[in-house]
Amino acid sequence: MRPTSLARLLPLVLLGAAALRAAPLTVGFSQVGAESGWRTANTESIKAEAAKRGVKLIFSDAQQKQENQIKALRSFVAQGVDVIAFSPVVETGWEPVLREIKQAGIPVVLTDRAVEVSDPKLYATIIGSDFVEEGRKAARWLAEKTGGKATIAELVGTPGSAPAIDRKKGFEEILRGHPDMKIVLSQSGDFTRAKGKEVMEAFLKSPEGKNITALFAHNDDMALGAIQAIEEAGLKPGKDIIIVSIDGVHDAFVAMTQGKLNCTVECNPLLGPQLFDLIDAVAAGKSVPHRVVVKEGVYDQSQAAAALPTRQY
Ligand code: GZL
Repeated sequence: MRPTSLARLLPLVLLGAAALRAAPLTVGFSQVGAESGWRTANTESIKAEAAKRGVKLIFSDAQQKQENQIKALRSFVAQGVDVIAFSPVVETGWEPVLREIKQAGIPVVLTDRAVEVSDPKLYATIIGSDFVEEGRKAARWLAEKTGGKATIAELVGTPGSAPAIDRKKGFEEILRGHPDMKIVLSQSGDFTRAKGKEVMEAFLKSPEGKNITALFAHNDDMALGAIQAIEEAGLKPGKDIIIVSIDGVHDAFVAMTQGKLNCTVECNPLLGPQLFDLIDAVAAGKSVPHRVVVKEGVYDQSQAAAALPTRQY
């Protein structure tokens, strides 16, 4: 081909490549549900970041049902999205659909909760918290607060979910070093305020109920429900029963300023910016760490009032 025509073609080729590169990503996102303040903040962070980056986000709320998530993931494949991201409501049962997605050549980014699969290559990366450490932090704080002596009721998160399994694991690991701290009641409140209240009411009516000196709730929403039940039983939450929970949502900070909640272990839901950095990298075929753990603190009543005005969720 004559040199001049090649030179004339080059700008078109570059333009085409630039246009291709600039084409907005289409991302399918399957969210667990809208069960808690944490989840609401997590969804807002993801949607806001997608909008900021001009990503076409196909968002699906599974109402805490795995079958809804699997349906959504399959629909993302059918729509030919560039990347699939999701927070798996429970750890198991994902292998078949993840193999279908791999077959379709679509990369998967997990966020928040983990999956249990035989082949870790079925997803590119996961960004979220270290739930085992969150459980350890809650138990360490409670041991410190009670001098290592507590009769504990436990409100467990969604059965089979990574946060419920791992927070319990971390909490019980620390309790093994404190023989006078015992869990005497344990039941799932499914991470919701309503169920947390209902289960705490039953705890308080049970034979062991009158011995409870502390409550460990796997999230703030269940703790806030339990606080209502404790008050309706004529007891003082935060005094008659010391309460430690996890998430660090706004209403937990308010409850701490009211002396009704004693401690919340932070679990950061504002994953949007880091999540889309990973999605962009994966879409561009770049290598990413297989796990990204977010940094988090512990807040008790002494810090609540000062921290409340600047809390972002
Ligand atoms: C934790 C997240 C949990 C929160 C709950 O990363 O999966 O689910 O702790 C939410 O509030 O329902």
